[in-house]
Amino acid sequence: MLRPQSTATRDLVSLDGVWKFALVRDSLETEAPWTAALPGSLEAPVPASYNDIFLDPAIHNHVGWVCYQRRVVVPRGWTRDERYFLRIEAATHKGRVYINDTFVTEHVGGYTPFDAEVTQLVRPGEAFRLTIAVNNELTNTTIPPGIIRVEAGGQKRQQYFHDFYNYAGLARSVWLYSLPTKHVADVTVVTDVQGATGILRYDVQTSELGAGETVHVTVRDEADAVVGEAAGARGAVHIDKATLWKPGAAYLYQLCAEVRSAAGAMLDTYSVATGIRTVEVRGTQFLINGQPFFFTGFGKHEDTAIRGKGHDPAYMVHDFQLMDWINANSFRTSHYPYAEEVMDFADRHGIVVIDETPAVGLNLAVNSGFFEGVGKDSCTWSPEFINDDTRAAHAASIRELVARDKNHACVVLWSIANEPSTNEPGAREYFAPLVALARELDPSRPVAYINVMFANYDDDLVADLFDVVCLNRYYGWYVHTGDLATAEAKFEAELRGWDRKYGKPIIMTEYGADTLAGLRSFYNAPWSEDFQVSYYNMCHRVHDRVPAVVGEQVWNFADFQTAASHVFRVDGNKKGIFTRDRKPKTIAAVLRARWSQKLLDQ
Ligand code: GCB
Repeated sequence: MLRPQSTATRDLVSLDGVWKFALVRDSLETEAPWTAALPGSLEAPVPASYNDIFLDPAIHNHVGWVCYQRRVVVPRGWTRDERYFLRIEAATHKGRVYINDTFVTEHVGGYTPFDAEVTQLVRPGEAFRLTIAVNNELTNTTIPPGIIRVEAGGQKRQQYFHDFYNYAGLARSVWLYSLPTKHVADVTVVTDVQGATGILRYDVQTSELGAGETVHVTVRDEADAVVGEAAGARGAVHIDKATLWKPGAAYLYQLCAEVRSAAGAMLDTYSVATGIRTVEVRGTQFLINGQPFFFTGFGKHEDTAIRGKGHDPAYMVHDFQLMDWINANSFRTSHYPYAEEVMDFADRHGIVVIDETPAVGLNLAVNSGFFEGVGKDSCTWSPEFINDDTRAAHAASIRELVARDKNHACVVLWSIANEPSTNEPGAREYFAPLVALARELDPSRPVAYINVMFANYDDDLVADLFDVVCLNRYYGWYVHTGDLATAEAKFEAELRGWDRKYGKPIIMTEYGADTLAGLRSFYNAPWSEDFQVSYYNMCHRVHDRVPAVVGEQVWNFADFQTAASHVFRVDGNKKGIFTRDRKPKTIAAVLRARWSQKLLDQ
């Protein structure tokens, strides 16, 4: 799944902007809104989630299909011996594409991109009507899962088992692009280091090539000087005295794959930014380039006011500025793959990423307490809830994530699920094939899942299948609330238990306390900024006493929106170190000082 690129052989047209927009109130098939101009006068921005754009609760709370529509003109200069595609970077959670009256393709999975080939349906210089239908429904066989209830009035209501708002729509860019008939279809680069030599092992997939047509690979450094070349679709390029990609000190080579005609003419060219680095788990250490690495930073969300999960380059750059200011070296893409611009930015700026699938909420145990008693008496891993079809969707989400992000130097660890119910019978049977799949798709990176507090080292059924122990823990917040002395003892005992039993690196992927910006307390009252500081100081004392802890990613980077119907959330989750509009709480300066020391220690 190569991201579309503008190159000497490929054109790229952005379709971002303001599109016509309409709810589908009944059935997409019977209403067939793509066959004409959408009814009504609503318009919606792309990229953005649509939910908070409009004031009408019927749109905000809509469950089902919506349609986006616009007119697109195919550039006049495009020739008939090219192929044309639409790239939809995200349609959350299901998208259907129509060109004029014709259905082209459907894609399930709200956070990974897909293509619609339109070559036979459009002509250079002519306009077409593009309609993208987007569905936000979550069921027991989608990733993430949910349940749809039909209320007395016939209205659908969506329930889901994750703690962030179910924003939907076209939250990322849409492109029209051209591809030469003979083209580079995929590139995989895996890097290695031997002494001072960097090795780029590459595999270029192409469309079917004719006699004498070949693949050629050129590697350029950041000064654009050619530092290596190779012929053939598969091989290795050795770079003497390579500059490594390091956390905090990014360096990217461009690996350019070309398809050449028998006469040597360039038929297609595509470049992949490549950071040379190694990743390894050894004992309780997480090594990057052979050096022990300590993760500092955040679990994040794609979440801002009004645009919801819509990608916004201003927020992106600002968020990375805040991470730089606070001395964070990493983040997790909790709880779904983020926009590709974010991954590119992390590559360019040396920020380390734990890359997560959208498999969040596979847990009826958590949900029986929090989410209106759903599933109190049922089992997570069962034909009625998370079943074989869910696992097939989960497998597809792993495939699509690895296909999209495999070449990013910033990605050092795959997280294939957040807080699944791994102490319930059936968990191991569910996860073993998914771990095997992740390893087969990418043997070069370690694989993790993010463990929930209910599944501890005594009764978790899957931890041995994975390379790293990633823990979300809320001692002092959800348990032993406000009692930091008891919390400290219990937290330390648990970490030591994991260390004893598994002897693997432990990354704290979540810990935090809801904090209302501006609320102060002499008595360390939960929800106050003072309590948040004491809470984190407590956790950090524990981390510092357990050498197997090799990372701390606090929950969360910023306050974020959640489902409206929970009594324990007031306008969202308030565990941010920054407010939703990115103002620091008191804790920010404390983390900044701690992580500055951690950077010096590495
Ligand atoms: C968790 C979840 C995260 C929630 C967080 C919380 O364990 O992984 O999605 O937002 O707890 O604040 O409750």
